[in-house]
Amino acid sequence: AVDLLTFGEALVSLRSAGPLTAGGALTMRLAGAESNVAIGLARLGHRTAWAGRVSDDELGGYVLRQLRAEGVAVDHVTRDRDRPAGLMFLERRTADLTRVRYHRAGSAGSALSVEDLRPALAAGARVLHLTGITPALSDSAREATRWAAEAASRAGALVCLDVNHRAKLWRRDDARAALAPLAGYASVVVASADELDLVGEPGAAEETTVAGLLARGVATVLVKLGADGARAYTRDGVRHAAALPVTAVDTVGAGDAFTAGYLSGHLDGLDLAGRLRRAVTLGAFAVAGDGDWEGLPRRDELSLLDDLQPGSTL
Ligand code: KDG
Repeated sequence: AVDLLTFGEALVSLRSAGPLTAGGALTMRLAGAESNVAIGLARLGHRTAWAGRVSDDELGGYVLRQLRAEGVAVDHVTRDRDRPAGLMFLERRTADLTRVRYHRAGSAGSALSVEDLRPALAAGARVLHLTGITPALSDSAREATRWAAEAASRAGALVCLDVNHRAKLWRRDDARAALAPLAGYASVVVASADELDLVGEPGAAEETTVAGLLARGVATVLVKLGADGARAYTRDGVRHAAALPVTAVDTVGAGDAFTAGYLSGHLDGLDLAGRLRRAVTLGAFAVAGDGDWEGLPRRDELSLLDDLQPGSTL
């Protein structure tokens, strides 16, 4: 059994330095919320596996090579001969605005089904991490996500659900219809403040949605607040964790890093304060470096940002 199993669609991201209409060089990177979390945990030394479908061409080969290089097990990945890789353009339109454009409809990753996940679930995991992106990809991916959540919770794994609403993939009402039932299998639910009601009633206040989740058996609800840190709700009350003061250069992947830090703390047996500390630490590493996951710390780097002054040289 691994410490953490996650699955979803890993994308090839093509990042521009300026407006896409102006052309110029694109930088090829691995992206995908779930694979970002897997890499974050693998960097910290946890045994981690990612499952999903990847194209049977060079782009699929690139995805697998990146994951292997980061120490993420890919034994239960399916190669899809018929469907292309999912692509994501990240257009740096201005210094403060990055626009996302997907080319992923009908991709290999979107064809995920229960059969693709069966072997990975059978091998066992202490934690199963899933996101609200996967159920948006196709009917079969939605059913696979529900099946995996149920199977893992029945097997006694900790199930973590990150709501991760992607407005370009589906409407909020459709997301809510799929994600609210899914939250019933989860021990940990992660959401940003503006997407929390997707696992509750439309427009409901944060406290109302949290109370509903705790009543349904969710143990911890984490509300991400960006530069303001995060709030963690449990049956014992609410606790706030401040973000670390770093220079943000790229916020893509910060939420995934936060979740990876929290789950790493859980796997290490830390208390809630310790888990939150690790969560905001990984979030800080993610925003302070370029790329979804490239800047995430190894275990011996976890304290690197503590007591840092601007422009520090170590
Ligand atoms: O969480 C960062 C993600 O937005 C990115 O890696 C791509 O999974 C992704 C998605 O569907 O947006």
